[in-house]
Parts: sequence; C-alpha cells; structure tokens
Amino acid sequence: MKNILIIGSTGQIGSELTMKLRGMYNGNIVAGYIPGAEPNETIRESGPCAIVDITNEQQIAETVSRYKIDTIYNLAALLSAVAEAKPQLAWKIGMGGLFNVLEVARAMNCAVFTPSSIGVFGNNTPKDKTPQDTIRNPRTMYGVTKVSGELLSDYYHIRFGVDTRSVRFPGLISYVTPPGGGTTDYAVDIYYSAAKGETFECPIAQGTFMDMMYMPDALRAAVEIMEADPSKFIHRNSFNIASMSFEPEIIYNKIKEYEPDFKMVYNVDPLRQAIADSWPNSLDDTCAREEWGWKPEYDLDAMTRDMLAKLKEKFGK
Ligand code: VAH
Repeated sequence: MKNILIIGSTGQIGSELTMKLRGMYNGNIVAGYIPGAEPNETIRESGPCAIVDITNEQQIAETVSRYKIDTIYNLAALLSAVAEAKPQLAWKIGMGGLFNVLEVARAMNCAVFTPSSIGVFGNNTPKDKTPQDTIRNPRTMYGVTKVSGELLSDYYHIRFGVDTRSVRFPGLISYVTPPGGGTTDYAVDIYYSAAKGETFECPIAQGTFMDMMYMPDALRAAVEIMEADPSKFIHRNSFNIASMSFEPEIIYNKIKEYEPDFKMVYNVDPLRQAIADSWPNSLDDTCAREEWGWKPEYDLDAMTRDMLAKLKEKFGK
C-alpha cells in the first residue's frame, strides 16, 4: 500500500486509522469526508483531505485518479442502533456505497478493505466461540448490510479479481472520537462516566456478553490484513477476529479496581438489548490467526488503564 483513500475518515475507526496510516506510509493518505463531518485539525494539518461521498461514484473515481490511490478503506456506515432508526439510509450507504467503491476499484485496480462485524450473526448462530464459517442470519439492518457486504465483496474478488479483504470487528472501544450510536458503545460510555466521576447508566443488561476490542488492536488488524500475503488466504470477506468478551458487571468491576468510588446503575434500552441478545458471546478467530497471523495485544486490564488515563487527560481530571 502506498496511496490510500479512507472513506469515512472522521468516524470512530477512520479518525484514528488515518493518523496511523500517515505515520506508516509516505504516499498520499487521503482523508475522505462529507460536508458537515469535517476532519479535525490534526487530520487537516497532516495530509490531504477530500470531499468523498460514498453515494457519489464519480467523486470516488476522481479522488482515486487525482491521488493515484491503490487501496481504499471503506469505513462509511450507520452503526447498529442508528441503522434500525434509518434502515433505508443504512442500506444506501452500506450497500449502495459499497457498490460504488467496488466498481471504482474494479475499473482502477484498487484493493478494498470494508469492515464487517459480529453483527452479521443472529439468534440461530452458535453463541460461544462462533465459528468462522457458520449461519449468518442477522435480524438488524446493520447486520443485513454487513452480510450483504461480505457477499458482494467476495463476488467482486471471484468475478473481477478485485483484492477485497475484511474483518468482522467486535465492539470497538476508543477515546479519540465519541461513539456513534452502536450497541456495544456502552463499553465506551462507561469509561467516559468513570473518567468524569459520574454514575454510569448501563443500557445493556447484566450478564449480556459481547466480543470487544481496544481500538489499537483493531487498527493493527485493519493494516495487517491488507499487508498480508493473500496466497495463504482461504477466507477474505470476512475474518472473525477476537480479543476479549465481557458483560457489564465485568467491565464495571475492572474499572472499580482503579476508580473505587465509581457507580453504575442499569437502565436497559430494549432496542439495544434485543440487538445485543442476537449477537455472539464470543468469536473463534482461529482462521485469522492461521491465515494472516492475527493476535490481539490488549486485554481488559491494559485497555482499562489506558482508557482511564487518556480520558482523564482529555477532561483535565
Ligand atoms: C455497533 N459498535 O454496536 C458497533 C459495532 C459490533 C458492534 O458494529 O453497532
């Protein structure tokens, strides 16, 4: 990879991935954004930015041509809870946008990374150590777009030879960009409450396990899969990757080890609880480990220490 376009560069993943890629490569690392979601000063000042609306194929093509892009990170999406409120828009961005990206990649010989999610699985999927190859029957629009995205990305590889690659991200936890309406985002919000010394109202019920990952591990996965030797791939779209699985009591008690006065109460959100109940408790990521050397580096304790330190610094606590 040398010239890279990040579509959705101002989102939770994009805002950090853009800076990671700019620190790793000397080529054009272009931050694609849409009006109203402008890049922050750090991204603006450190490299090229361009208005790239994923629903506008011409705009994608012009940017790819102008910056001689060889790799597209397609990070534009509506997250699970928001997608339930706006299903048509979720499909338009998730699938209409993906079609545009894949057509440009086919015509202009770009590799494409499109994140998938544990959201591709539904209630009839094995819940514990969910296998790489198993039933994908999501009951959310977010999950429908992610399953469809996996199928379309594999089709473009098999039919047209486009180098499409993807990982199924668990819930991602980060401190740079506030979360944007996901079901797993309680695991981000809880750290914000702890760092501010506020009581946390948990929207997810006690005992609800979900796979989670610290953002530095997620960013490394997004880079390593694109740098991997594809001759070893049995899979492409999309690899299970995993790091940790926990339920609200576990993360709450871990935080209390560092913030003894921290309090949490439950105020379960039926929509997000129903989504969480349909997702796996944990994933089996053996294929990613065997086919391209995936391995997480952060556990719950290391993530908690880093999240609390960085958020307290952010809030001047
Ligand atoms: C969400 N954080 O909750 C996102 C993610 C696997 C969860 O897709 O929608």
